[in-house]
Amino acid sequence: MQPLTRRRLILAGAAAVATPAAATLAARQGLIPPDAVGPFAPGNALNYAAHRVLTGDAPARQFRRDQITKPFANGPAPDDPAYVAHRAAAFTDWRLEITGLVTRPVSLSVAGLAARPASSHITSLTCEEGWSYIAEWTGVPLAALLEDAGLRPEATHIVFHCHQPDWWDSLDLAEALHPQTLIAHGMNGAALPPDHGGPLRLRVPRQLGYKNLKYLTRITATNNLKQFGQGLGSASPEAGYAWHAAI
Ligand SMILES: Nc1nc2c(c(=O)[nH]1)N[C@H]1C(S)=C(S)[C@@H](COP(=O)(O)O)O[C@H]1N2
Ligand SMILES: [Mo]
Repeated sequence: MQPLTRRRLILAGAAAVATPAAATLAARQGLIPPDAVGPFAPGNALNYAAHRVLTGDAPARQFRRDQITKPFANGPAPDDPAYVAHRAAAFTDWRLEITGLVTRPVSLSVAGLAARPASSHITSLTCEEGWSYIAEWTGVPLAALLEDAGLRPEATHIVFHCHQPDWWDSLDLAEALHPQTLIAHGMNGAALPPDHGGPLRLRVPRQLGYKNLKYLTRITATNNLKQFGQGLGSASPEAGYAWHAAI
């Protein structure tokens, strides 16, 4: 990816409201978010470009172990028969598929993921509704999984699907390949509890809670977000929330 400059930031912001030529340029530079359509286009585009330029790959703030707080589960775990059966079987048959623009698609078990080199961080999960908690998250860096799967050079985004069909999301490569972005299988030293997305969730600490998809089942590398849902990059913009939700 090309380094981002102030000039590109200005171009990207301008492109959201200006000429088609400028929009094409900014889109090629990767500074136009998928939800830059309709009345929110200028705001979403400026917000995304500003974060990308100003924060770069700066890590999310990390905390000490004694700063860990009581976790707050946003809604109980799913209670449909399929999830209940997986849970009763300690998630032995749960799979995470890696598909799309990769040379070696794979289907991984939870035990297989847990056996891989793990990474941990103590970070805040911050919900857009105004609450947060600090926990230690353990998982496999998404970058390592994508490298093993052979991420193809034409891929621009990683799409995430989960056990709940209404919830899906995507990340650009800067966020997907960031070292703090984990496929988490552990929380506070134990297996990830079902209330918090067990057996597997996306843990992307530089983004708001709603980007941290729980109950992960499939990861797809793509260069065309338009073919997913309403083409806005995730379920969130369909409900009025921004696709890019950097904190
Ligand atoms: N599959 C799925 N993922 C999800 C949600 C959900 O309801 N289903 N809620 C999101 C929201 S809005 C937040 S704030 C966090 C909450 O994570 P927690 O339950 O660990 O607090 O998960 C996010 N990921
Ligand atoms: Mo949330």
